[in-house]
Parts: sequence; structure tokens; C-alpha cells
Amino acid sequence: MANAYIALGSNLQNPVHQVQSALAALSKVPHSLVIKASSLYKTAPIGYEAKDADQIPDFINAVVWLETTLSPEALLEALFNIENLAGRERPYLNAPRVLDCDLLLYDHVEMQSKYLTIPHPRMHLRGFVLLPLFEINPEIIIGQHGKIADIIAKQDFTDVVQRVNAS
Ligand code: PH2
Ligand code: MG
Ligand code: MG
Repeated sequence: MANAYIALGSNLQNPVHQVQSALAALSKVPHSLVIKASSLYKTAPIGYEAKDADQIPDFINAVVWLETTLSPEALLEALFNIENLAGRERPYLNAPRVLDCDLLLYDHVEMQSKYLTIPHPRMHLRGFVLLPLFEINPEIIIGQHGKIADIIAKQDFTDVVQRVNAS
């Protein structure tokens, strides 16, 4: 069994519902078991031009810990299927999305291919990933970036991340 961590994000069409449906879909991925899911977090959109940022709706984000015997590639395909079932379209890079499912970590694998880079290349910069990930496993190490607690301590995410439930 490998330990995989998956980030969920939505900022269209009832994001809370989208993320909860994705959680339900993840619990049905073959050869896999959900170990833990984080709370839902309401987060300000990151990575948009300042002139556009106020037109981009807030996101709901969460992170899920899955045990799986699927390969990283097979798991990625399962995530694409979940995104597509939610009606995900890809009109342009970082477009508002019904559902984004990103594979963050897969055991201690470090790999780079056309479709998949693990650890996710920007996860160490993103409060909307780091805080839910820390909530479900504070021992996480993110490749060469090191311990999650140290990464979080060096940055200030208080303005971008707000926990919206405690389930
Ligand atoms: N995803 C992005 C870009 N920016 N910002 C927030 N708050 N949450 C996201 O999930 C997100 C984002 C690209 O995947
Ligand atoms: Mg993403
Ligand atoms: Mg994605």
C-alpha cells in the first residue's frame, strides 16, 4: 500500500457540494482506501493577475489521505475521471473550475513526466494545500522542501485560509 495525498479545489457551481461529492467519489476508487479527509477551507484565489483577482470566486479546498495499490499514473487517471464526471472544462490555464483533483504526494516518490510531477511542484507555496495537509498529517515531508511544519512556519497564510467546518 502506498500513501497518497490529494488536493481538492472548487470555485464554481456550489463548491462545498463539489468537494463533498469528490470525497464520496474518492472513497469508491478501486484498490484504495480513504484514511482521512481534512476539514473544508474557504480560500482566496491564488495566482491570478491582480486586475482579475476580484472577479474570481473564492475556492473551497480540502486534502485527502488515501492508501492505494494503484500506481501514481493509474491514480491520476482516476482523479481525471472524477474531475470529468463533475463537468470539469479546461478553457484556459487556471480557469475557474467545478473541480480540481491534484495528486500531491505518493509515498516518498519524486518523479517528473509529461502529465505528473510528484511532489506537486507548487504545493509548498500554497496555504490552501499546506494547512489542510498539516491538519490530517503533521508529520508530512515534502521532498526537498522538508517538514511541513517548518514550511508553514516560514509563511503567513492567515489572510488566505479560513476553516469552514470541523468534520
Ligand atoms: N487552484 C489553482 C490556482 N489558484 N487558489 C485557491 N485558493 N485554491 C485553489 O485550489 C487554486 C487556487 C490552480 O489549480
Ligand atoms: Mg490545481
Ligand atoms: Mg489540477
